Amino acid sequence: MAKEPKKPEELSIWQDAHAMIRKAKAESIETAWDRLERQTPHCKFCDLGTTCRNCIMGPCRISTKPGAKMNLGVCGADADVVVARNFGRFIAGGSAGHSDHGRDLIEVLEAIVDGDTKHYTITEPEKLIRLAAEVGIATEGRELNDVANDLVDECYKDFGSRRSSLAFLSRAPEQRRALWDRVGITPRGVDREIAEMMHRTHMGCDNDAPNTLLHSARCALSDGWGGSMIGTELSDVIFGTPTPSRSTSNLGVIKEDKVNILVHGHNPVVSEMILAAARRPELVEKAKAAGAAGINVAGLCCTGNELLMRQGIPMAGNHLMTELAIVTGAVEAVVVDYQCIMPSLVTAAHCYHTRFITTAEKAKFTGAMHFEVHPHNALEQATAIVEEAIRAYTERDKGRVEIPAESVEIMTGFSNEAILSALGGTLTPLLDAIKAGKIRGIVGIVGCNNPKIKQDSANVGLAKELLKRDILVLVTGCVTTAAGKAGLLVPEGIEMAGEGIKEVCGALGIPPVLHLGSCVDNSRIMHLCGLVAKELGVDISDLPVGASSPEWYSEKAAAIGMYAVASGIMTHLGLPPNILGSETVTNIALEGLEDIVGAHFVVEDDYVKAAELLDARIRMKRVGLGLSE
Ligand code: SF4
Ligand code: MSK
Repeated sequence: MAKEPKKPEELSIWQDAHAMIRKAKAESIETAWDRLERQTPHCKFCDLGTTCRNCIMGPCRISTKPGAKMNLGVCGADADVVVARNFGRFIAGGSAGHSDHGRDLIEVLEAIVDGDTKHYTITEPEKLIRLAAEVGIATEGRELNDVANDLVDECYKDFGSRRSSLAFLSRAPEQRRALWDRVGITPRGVDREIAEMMHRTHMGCDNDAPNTLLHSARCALSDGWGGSMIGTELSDVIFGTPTPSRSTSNLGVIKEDKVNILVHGHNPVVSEMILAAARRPELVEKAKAAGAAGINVAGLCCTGNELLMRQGIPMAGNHLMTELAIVTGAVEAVVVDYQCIMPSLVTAAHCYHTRFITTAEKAKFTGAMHFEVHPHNALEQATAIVEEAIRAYTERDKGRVEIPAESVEIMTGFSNEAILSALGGTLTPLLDAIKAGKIRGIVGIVGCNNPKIKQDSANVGLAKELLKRDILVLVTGCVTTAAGKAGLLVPEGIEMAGEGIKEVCGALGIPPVLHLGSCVDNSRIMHLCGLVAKELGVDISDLPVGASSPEWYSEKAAAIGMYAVASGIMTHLGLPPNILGSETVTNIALEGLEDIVGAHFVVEDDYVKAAELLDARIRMKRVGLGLSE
């Protein structure tokens, strides 16, 4: 008998999602949940990570059953080698995504320095000078442009092959850097580590699973302390360092009477310009002439996070809300840069008047409108895009519009600079609260949605479980909207926390869950851990901290998890990566890494049990530091 399709209430915890899943069904529009159903059950070999397509003597499927005939690939690779190679390439894909994003920011800064753009400027000269000094560039008495030019060079060097370690590794405590050296995983250059991973996993190269895994750690470190960190820091220099501000979230941020433009992807370079164009008085007038009350720019996924952090724009939704946002029938344009943009959005947009607009040469979608944005033409292209959205508004079918919720308040903008400033300019109050056990520990909950898990049930559930235990929560990426919709990103959210967090966050007037930004901004968390560890004179692995990605799906999330573990932070995943076909690889990930880098992965789909595991880890680390549990 055919299985009954799941009800909307079983797919997501949100009422706005339920309403739009129903509307999508009524209008015959497919969603990720429909396609997952058709893809299930997945290929067992792929699930276990034991398929290999690395050469055309194959493809090979390695069976792990005892006595199986297909226990080796044609070349003789066993399950350990194949799983480690696949995982290594997975991590390389994620590291490449974040880091290429970082490189795009260097190119924009270079265009500013060379006078090749009048649309972007250095918004934060003080931060630029601080960063330059940090990586050893002379700043005293020099022109800002000259210093910026040198910073561009230093950042490009981090992508190359001439260095023995990345510039921002100085942010990690000495003990951690010594460990990386000892183990042989100090990242030397972002592109180098990614390219070397591709080399190692070619047929007949690195055929020792533990060795391949070590390089995947090095590759991920080049992302977290390199590519992503550069992306974050240069975004702050160009667009401003985030400071706390209020905004709103959920599909209710889409306005029935306005031209709605949703920005989606990861990089703020395009979306900042869309916002700038949408605020131009002549375009607002055009929108009014078309019958709208104005222009509303709202965010999806991490581009949304970037603009939310710096400009306070509202957040329409996270990963699994992207199709559903279009289903409201009130979206004139979805403007995308790259990463995490489901190709299905083109089809969904075509079911309405919605323009699906791509802007990056490296991320084109068949069936989309393409307005290529470069530093020299950014504002002109953004203006043309906004004009296209205004045209679309005149084609909107008002009879198909349904905006299913009232938006909820959120607070955002907690860069490390903002956190320090909230603490009065020093980490001491935070450390005192940790020592006194008012804040027992800190966990970063990051990452995505995955239709295999009821949307945001684990993202929100875990956050609430940790808060009850007086564990402060930091969020980035798609967990942000989840936490926001659950009321955790406002100071009033302390009511859901334990007494200690209530007291500390209440006194500071901050939410119990702090939003630190987009996926690349996990580098802010690495930096913060480095600062705290240095202040206490210990390694990051000694701190009462943890990381979690309860609903992850992407290569990038795996890279983040890997650099967190390699930096000494135990990391929980709600779903396992495709490694279970190798006992060796699985054991290293879940246990062996502890002996090598002082941290390991845990996989647990029950968020209460995950909270218990993170809590136990924090308790152990507190005792290690001589603190009460
Ligand atoms: Fe098969 Fe080996 Fe080629 Fe992979 S590299 S496809 S296991 S022969
Ligand atoms: S957008 S990587 S779904 S967090 Fe950064 Fe969200 Fe995960 Fe993409």
